[in-house]
Amino acid sequence: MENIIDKFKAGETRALARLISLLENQDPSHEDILKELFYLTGKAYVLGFTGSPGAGKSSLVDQVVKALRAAGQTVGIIAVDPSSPFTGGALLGDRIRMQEHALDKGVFIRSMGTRGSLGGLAKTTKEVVKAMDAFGFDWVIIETVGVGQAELDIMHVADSTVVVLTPGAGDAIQTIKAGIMEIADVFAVNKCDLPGSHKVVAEVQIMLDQQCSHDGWRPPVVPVSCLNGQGINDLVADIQKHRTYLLDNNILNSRRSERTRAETLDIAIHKWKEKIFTQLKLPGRVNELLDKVGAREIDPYTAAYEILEHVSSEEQENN
Ligand SMILES: Nc1nc2c(ncn2[C@@H]2O[C@H](COP(=O)(O)OP(=O)(O)O)[C@@H](O)[C@H]2O)c(=O)[nH]1
Ligand SMILES: [Mg+2]
Repeated sequence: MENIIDKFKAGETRALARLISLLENQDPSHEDILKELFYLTGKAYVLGFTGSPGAGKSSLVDQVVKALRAAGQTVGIIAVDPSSPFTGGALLGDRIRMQEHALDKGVFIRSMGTRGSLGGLAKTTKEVVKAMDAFGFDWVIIETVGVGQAELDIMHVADSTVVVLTPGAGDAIQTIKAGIMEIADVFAVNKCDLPGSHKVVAEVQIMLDQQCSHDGWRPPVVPVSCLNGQGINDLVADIQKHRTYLLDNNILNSRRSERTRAETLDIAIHKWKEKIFTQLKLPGRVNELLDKVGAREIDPYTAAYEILEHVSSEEQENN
């Protein structure tokens, strides 16, 4: 373990890859790794891209990464697509598209989505973001298919979120349904080389007129094309503007510390549950109390408080 952390700190990409696998597999070392990483995190800017399958998220990420690399920035990319196992077409396409970056030391790409539940995926994605952040990338980019709550959860880890739309019929309407509207900091209307993109831009602007702005920021709507490069620089500029906005208004730091607080509470609650379930598997006080409630000898509240007390005193004895 120490060996791999040392190599990680020395900037070895292979150690980063190993470490991510350990996190993904919920290896027993997982907690110690995250403890070590914590003090190295908090420097990367996390950028999310979400939208329907085929909207051009991967193509757009590719373009944005090119622009960031040209500005000397390093980038870690996480592609989350639970519907695409490694052999799947979409991911294979992504890999080919990203091959150019694969030879670049300033870019690291990780695909996820083959294991675990969606809820688990959101948790793992957050941990992989931490690993990339700690490794020292200036930017961490997450690409997810924006269809459900789990993907929205994943996006809560992003500092800025780009929602990718296309001239395709009814795209914008679908987006409101999925609740993506609230998480968009920038709208990219991709494939503006195709007819119909003006209409989508106008539609989104009307929706934004009707909606109260979140935190005083009105998301810009940028027509882009990965085919001819139109609007890519504008998109990158708008992302930078949002970042500056968050910094200038102290929103970035307060959001991040709020997130860390929430995570800590989650861990504490999870640990409590774990302790109770461990006791439940053993014959003893917890099972006795449950039996008594079952027999209606004591009430559930009294039993529950006694269970909490028992579990915490059990803990003290072990220490
Ligand atoms: N005409 C046109 N096609 C595009 C553009 N961007 C992406 N595509 C195509 O749209 C398809 C889906 O792109 P992809 O990036 O894989 O979408 P994702 O599923 O959202 O990641 C591919 O065939 C791309 O070549 C664009 O700006 N214009
Ligand atoms: Mg993709």
